[in-house]
Amino acid sequence: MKPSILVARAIFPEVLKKLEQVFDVDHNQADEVLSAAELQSRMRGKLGALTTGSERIDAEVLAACPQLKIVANMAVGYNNFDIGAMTAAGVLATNTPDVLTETTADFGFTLLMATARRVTESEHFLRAGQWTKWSYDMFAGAEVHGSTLGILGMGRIGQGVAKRGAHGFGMNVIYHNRSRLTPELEAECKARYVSKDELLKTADHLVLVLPYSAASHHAIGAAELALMKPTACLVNIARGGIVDDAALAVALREKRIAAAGLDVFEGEPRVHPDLLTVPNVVLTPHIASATITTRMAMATLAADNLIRFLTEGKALTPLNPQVLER
Ligand code: 8YV
Repeated sequence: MKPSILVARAIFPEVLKKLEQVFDVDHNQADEVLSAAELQSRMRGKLGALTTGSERIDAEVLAACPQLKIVANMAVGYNNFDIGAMTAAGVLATNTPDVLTETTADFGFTLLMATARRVTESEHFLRAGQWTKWSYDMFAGAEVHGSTLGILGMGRIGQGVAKRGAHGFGMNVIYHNRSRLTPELEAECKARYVSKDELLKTADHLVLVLPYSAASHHAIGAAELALMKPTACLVNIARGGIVDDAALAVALREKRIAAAGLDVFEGEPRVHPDLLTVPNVVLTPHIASATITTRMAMATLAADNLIRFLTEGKALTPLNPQVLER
């Protein structure tokens, strides 16, 4: 008998087929978002699960699913996992690092440029039939090349954004991170380490690329926004909850910063209603890793983690490798 697994959300049919060669798969190709209760009941009795950021794996879910051995997240971020509870329950957690780094950094730049150059706002104006003449300051935005790019969170994706800014756009790159990069990596990224305050005060474009945790909750709130330049643009490709969205909407409306580009939101897919009514914000529905090639690589890596672990006891990208040693 094949081991049974749950694939919690719809995935590429090719990846599902690959899993079905090895496992008895309970899938969700209808792509219903499962409630916590539905997730528990569908995962009960299964040895493994493939999840996305939408499924929360915590002590309660784990207690209801004692057979569970592995949960493979199709995401690099894993704030939907209680890693401590998973480790205590002997459940391996895996994520999908590296395969999405460059694509997500590309999108960081997409959003930075769309925000600086007011792409969404000007397109709405055009579509509404309001474009009747040229004028010297129509949708004049912020300079990108040669400006100061600030990066909060200098992991792999942050470094990708830094390289694009430094090498592609001649930007002066500064960053803040829990730990400083090695001199070699700083040279590769042409990035200078600064305090968080200096980052906030100096950046013309501030890109957030840090993981979400209790420590980074509202890392950008009213006080931090007040330190930023009134001409600055803020870009969040990290996680909702890192920015206080209500405070950001106020700062945007009152032009305390120039503009923002947001791919992630507190409590998404809900979006703070005030963000929907301010003009100087570019909003996208959590699509930074969304290219077919990258999503396929993420799904394949998550599937390969399940296959390797449940057939050979090994994993490609474990988050709590101590479970493998038991
Ligand atoms: C995913 C992401 O699309 O990898 C991450 O951490 O945020 C995105 O690439 C999303 O989390 C769905 O799992």
